Amino acid sequence: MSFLVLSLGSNLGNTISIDGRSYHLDRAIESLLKTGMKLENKSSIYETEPEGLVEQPKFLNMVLGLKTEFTPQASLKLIRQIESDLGRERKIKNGPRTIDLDIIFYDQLVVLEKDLIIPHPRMHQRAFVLVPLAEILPDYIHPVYHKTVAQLLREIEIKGVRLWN
Ligand code: PH2
Ligand code: MG
Ligand code: MG
Repeated sequence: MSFLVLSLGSNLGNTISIDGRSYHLDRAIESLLKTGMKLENKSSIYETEPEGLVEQPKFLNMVLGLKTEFTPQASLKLIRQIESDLGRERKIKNGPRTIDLDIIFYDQLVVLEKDLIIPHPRMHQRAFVLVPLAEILPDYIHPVYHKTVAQLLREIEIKGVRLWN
């Protein structure tokens, strides 16, 4: 079994009466577990200010650690399927989305393929990834920078991230 770390984000869901964003996070976790992946670590949910394209709703973000038999490419295919099942539309780059599932780490593997880069190339700059990640895996080593998650978090400015649940 390999260890897969995923970042989850949602900032859409206004057609649902409860907070649609947390609904999407829950449905995504359910779908991941249905594939046979095993949940090892689950962070709290954080409400975060949008980074990049700022004129969009706030996000809910969280991070999961999962055990899986799927290869990195098979995992990517699977998370894309889950995103589209949950109504993800890719119209605007970095724009609002019902659900975004990003591969952050896969064991200590470094992958540089056209459609898949692991570790995620911007994770070390993003408080909305590092804050939840440091909650569950502070000592996990980044296989390119050879720093722990806790060290990476100390090197960025933490802003626009607060505990939601
Ligand atoms: N995802 C992005 C761009 N900006 N900002 C926050 N707060 N959370 C996200 O998940 C996020 C983002 C691209 O995937
Ligand atoms: Mg993303
Ligand atoms: Mg993505």
